[in-house]
Amino acid sequence: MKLGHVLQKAERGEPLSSHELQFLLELSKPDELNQVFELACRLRDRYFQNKVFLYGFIYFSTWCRNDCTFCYYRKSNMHPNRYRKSEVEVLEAAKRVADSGVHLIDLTLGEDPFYYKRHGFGSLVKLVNKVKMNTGLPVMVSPGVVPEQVLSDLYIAGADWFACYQETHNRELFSRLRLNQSYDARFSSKKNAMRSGLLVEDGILTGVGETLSDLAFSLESMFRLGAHQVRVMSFVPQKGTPMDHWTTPPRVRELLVIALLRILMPDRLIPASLDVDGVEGLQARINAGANVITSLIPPQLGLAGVAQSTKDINEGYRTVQGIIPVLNQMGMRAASLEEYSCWILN
Ligand code: SAM
Ligand code: MD0
Ligand code: SF4
Repeated sequence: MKLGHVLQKAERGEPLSSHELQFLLELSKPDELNQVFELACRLRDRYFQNKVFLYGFIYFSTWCRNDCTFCYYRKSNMHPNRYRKSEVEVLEAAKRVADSGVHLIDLTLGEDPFYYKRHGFGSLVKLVNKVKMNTGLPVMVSPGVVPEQVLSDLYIAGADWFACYQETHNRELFSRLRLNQSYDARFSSKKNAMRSGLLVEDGILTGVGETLSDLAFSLESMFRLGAHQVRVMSFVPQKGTPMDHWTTPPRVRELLVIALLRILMPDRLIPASLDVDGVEGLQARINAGANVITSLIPPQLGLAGVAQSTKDINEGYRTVQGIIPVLNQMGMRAASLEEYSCWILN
């Protein structure tokens, strides 16, 4: 297979086969990788010019009933100092991050029994509605798997997005990562969300034991799902978890997947998450074809990240102020709220 041929095909907008995707995933020579990254950026710029969208992140409950092997907040882990922020605290954090200039607020939680059982989902729906009303910004909810009716209630309450990452589209690997969880229930929740009117984000992890053919299959699965936003994050090993002793994968893998997501889905939103390598990792991810910066966290409110629970947060680096100089230095700029709202409406 010739790299030039495959890239030309992609540039013309022709779909790539799984063999071609795998061929691209195998690349390792710097000049070949650069050709892929450059194509990804050209395709991104064709649809988004130099505009980048900014997402505020509020992980408001770190309690969880699940035991995902990769996650610091799995229920069996005794290390985390867990918290569940009150409504007042969530609204305060939302206001702060909204005032800082983000385009969206991502309300994320573990599958916290407080929201999942005792009080039903009513309090989650109400919270989403209050955040929406108070900030006037688009809202994403990342609650894990919830019943179809709840997705519809969230939409009516003002949610715009439902984020739920499959992590891998290999069922057997899924069962080793998300212990005792249903692959089908997780995947269907995204289809249900779309039916309810929500925009959907899917995503995968690298460095969790996947093969290149698993990655190619994930790329195709996310394409077929028609997800509006698609992400990849490198696995970061967490203290006190079964995967504590794994090593974090070389970043080139995440960057290559970002580029291939872009090549396959040029008009979709693709995050550069600050949660993996902080602000230091931003430039490489944008240069691989990302067009959204996620995990902007209001400092000093005791809010955590996920893959990096504390990195750069209290220092105030994971903020709009912290990333604007990096963007501008690259010739990119933060979009206006109007530009983001237009994208959502289309
Ligand atoms: N609890 C909800 C769920 O699992 O869908 C939402 C929050 S969950 C913490 C968000 C995502 O963070 C996971 O789907 C996973 O992709 C990512 N994540 C968790 N632990 C990670 C780790 N150690 N390294 C990289 N990403 C991680
Ligand atoms: C992020 N840490 O944006 C967050 C999180 C959940 N929707 C997003 C993984 O990177
Ligand atoms: Fe819970 Fe989400 Fe972590 Fe899994 S990834 S243990 S569902 S918080």
